[in-house]
Amino acid sequence: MRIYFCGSIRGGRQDVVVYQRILKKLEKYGQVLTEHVGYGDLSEKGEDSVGGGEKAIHHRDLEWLEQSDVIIAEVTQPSLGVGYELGRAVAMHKRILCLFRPESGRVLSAMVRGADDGSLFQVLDYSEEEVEGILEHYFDKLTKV
Ligand code: 6IA
Repeated sequence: MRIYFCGSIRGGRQDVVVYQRILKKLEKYGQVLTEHVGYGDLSEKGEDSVGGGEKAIHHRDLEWLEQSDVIIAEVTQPSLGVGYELGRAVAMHKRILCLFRPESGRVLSAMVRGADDGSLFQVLDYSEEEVEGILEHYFDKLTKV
């Protein structure tokens, strides 16, 4: 299974430890195409260490999105890039799980919460210590689809 993980980069790196925890769990379920989202040394500037600039990043990420079987997005830290990826993924009819931590004190965008259709696009509220259990439950159900 190919998994595309979305998390904030230029939107702010405050949740990088949560991303790393999610990525560690996701690796048990398949190939994670976007491991760099969890890199501790990736700054908010999101500098391009692979070369080719932002066009290359956009092009490569859309290719990975197209190839992915499931998209997992941590949406607590608002990120334009993550919102864009979600919109593109919806247009591709991909299976999407958005994870949001209400304990952050934030309120999730209505455009993300409202996209939940109870099937292909799901939004789940969670607290950090629950994340492994939530992913286990999600992937268990997925492999039975
Ligand atoms: O607007 P943001 O920067 O917060 O958007 C974050 C989202 O866009 C993530 O889910 C990524 O998949 C994608 N994204 C944004 N910047 C990059 C990027 N920069 N590389 C890959 N994906 C990105 C350079 C990183 C470096 C390791 C080459």
